[in-house]
Amino acid sequence: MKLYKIAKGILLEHHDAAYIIDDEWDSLINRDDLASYLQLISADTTAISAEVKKEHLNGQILPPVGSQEVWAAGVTYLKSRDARMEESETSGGASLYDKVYDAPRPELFFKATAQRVSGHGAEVYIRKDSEWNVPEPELTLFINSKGIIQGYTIGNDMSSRSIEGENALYLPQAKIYEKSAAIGPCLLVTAEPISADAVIKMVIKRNNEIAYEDATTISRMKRSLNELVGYLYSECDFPAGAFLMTGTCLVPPPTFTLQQGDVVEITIDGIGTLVNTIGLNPKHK
Ligand code: DO4
Ligand code: MG
Repeated sequence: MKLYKIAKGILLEHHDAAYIIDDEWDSLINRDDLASYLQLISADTTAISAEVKKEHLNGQILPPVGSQEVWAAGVTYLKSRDARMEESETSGGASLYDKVYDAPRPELFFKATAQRVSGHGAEVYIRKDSEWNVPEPELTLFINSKGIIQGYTIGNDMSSRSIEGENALYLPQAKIYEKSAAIGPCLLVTAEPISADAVIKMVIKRNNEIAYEDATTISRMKRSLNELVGYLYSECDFPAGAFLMTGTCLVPPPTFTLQQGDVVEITIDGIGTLVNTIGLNPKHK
C-alpha cells in the first residue's frame, strides 16, 4: 500500500485502486497498526476513479513528512566509506570513516526539519560555496513514536563533497542547508519488511542525456535497519515519529559534480521513483 501526501489531502493506493483518506497526516502514519488500519480503510471506502487518481498524482505531490525530524545514517555501505576516505585524504580525516564503518555505533546525524525537505518533482539545491556536489540515494525509513518501522520511502541526502572533504567537522554545513533533502514520492506501508533484494537505482540527466547511472541492492548495507533505529531511538524521543535516511549506496565518480538543471531520478523497487531538479537558492545566488 502506498500513501501519498497530496495538495487535497491523503491518497491511499492499494492494488491499483485509490482512496482519499480523511485524516491528519501525522496521527495517521504514527499509528501502531498502520498496515492493517489501511487495509480496513480501503475495504470501507469507495475508490476514486482512475481519472481522478491520475489527476491527483499528476498534481503536486508533497513530501510524505509532517512535523517529523529527518535524520540520516552514514557510511553504511562500503562504497560510501571508500568515497569519504578518498575525499578526505588531504585533510587527514580518512581514518574516521574506516573506523566508523567497523564500529558497533553507527554514524547518525540530524539532516533536516520538514521545512527544508523537497518532495517529488520539486527542486533540491546545491550550495554556491561548494564546488563538488552529489545526490545520495538512500532507502528512507518512517519509524513511529514507539520505534517501529512503519513505512519506507526514497531519500536524497544532497551533499557537498568539497566541504565535508575539507574537514570532517564541516559535516553539518556539507549536509544541512535549504532544500538539501528530498523525500518521496510516497510512503510504502507493508506488513512485511522491505526485501533485501530491493534494487536502488540512480540516474542523473544533463540536457536530457544520461550523465551518470548505477544500481545496487539494499542487501549491501553493512548494518540492519533495526540496528540503526535502535541507536537513533536510544536517547531521543520522537512524539510524531521520525524519518531516517539509511546511507548512500551509490557514489558518482570523483570527476562528477552536479550542475543547475540536472535531473536526479532515484528508484527503489516497490516504492517508486523520486525525481528532483537541481537548483540554486535564489536568495543566496
Ligand atoms: O560521513 C559522512 C556522511 C555519510 C553519508 O551521508 C552516507 O554515507 O550516506
Ligand atoms: Mg548520505
